Amino acid sequence: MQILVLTIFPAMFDPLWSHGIVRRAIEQGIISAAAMDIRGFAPDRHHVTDDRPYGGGSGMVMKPEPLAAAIRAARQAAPGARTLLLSPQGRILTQAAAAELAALPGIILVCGRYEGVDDRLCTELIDDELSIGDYVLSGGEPAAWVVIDAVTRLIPGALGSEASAASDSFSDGRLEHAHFTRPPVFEGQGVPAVLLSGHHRNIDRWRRESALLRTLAHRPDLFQGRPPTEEEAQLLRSWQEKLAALLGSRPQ
Ligand code: 9D3
Repeated sequence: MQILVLTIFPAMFDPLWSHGIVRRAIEQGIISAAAMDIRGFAPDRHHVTDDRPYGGGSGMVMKPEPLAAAIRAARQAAPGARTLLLSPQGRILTQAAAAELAALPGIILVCGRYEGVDDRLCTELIDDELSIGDYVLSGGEPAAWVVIDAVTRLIPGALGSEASAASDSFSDGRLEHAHFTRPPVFEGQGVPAVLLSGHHRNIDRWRRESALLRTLAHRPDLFQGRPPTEEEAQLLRSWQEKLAALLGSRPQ
């Protein structure tokens, strides 16, 4: 997959290209990735990329001409790529959306700054708008980091042999089970005995139970996307009985 980022702060992507999964994917040729400076496409002597909003008001708007020239250059360099604008108005990135992007031959990520991008640019040259959630960022760059990380790890080969994206949290609609490593006692807290037993069927069962409990406690909304399995329903009923017994034994 070819990844091109259009930004007025290309150096913000250097640490992304040079660490972790993204770095390894670049080294292995699984992705190619580069940040292009929008300012380089501004025709005037001072490479201005923003201007005052028509109708007045505070803040600045990204001028359409430099962005249009940058997008056209990126499309030439990445044929078949989808052009995505990172913007608070976009549809929110989910694991399913990341998986769709990971199947494309390329993505061009356009990072907005200031109050936003001239709307005519969006209708003309943007295929899709993407947000990473309902909170305010100062620009599209941190959102582009998130998209690149989530997408890269879904490309076959990027994670290496030891792990598979398919077994990750969210792809099966549950949070992951709790994890433990040495020492066996940390600040007075032990480790669930089953994990030290070497009994792999019991360990797998404990992990599914731990995943269910964590999902119920922290992300009950995930049950909307995937209703309980028969095994989960059994566990939930056994907890229901334990809770009823606890509540039934309360002093009046
Ligand atoms: C102070 C200006 N805002 C009014 C509340 C509007 C606004 C303009 C530009 C808010 C944020 C931004 C910059 N944000 C992004 O470019 C952005 C973003 C985000 O803020 N949240 C989640 N996902 C994304 S993707 C791009």
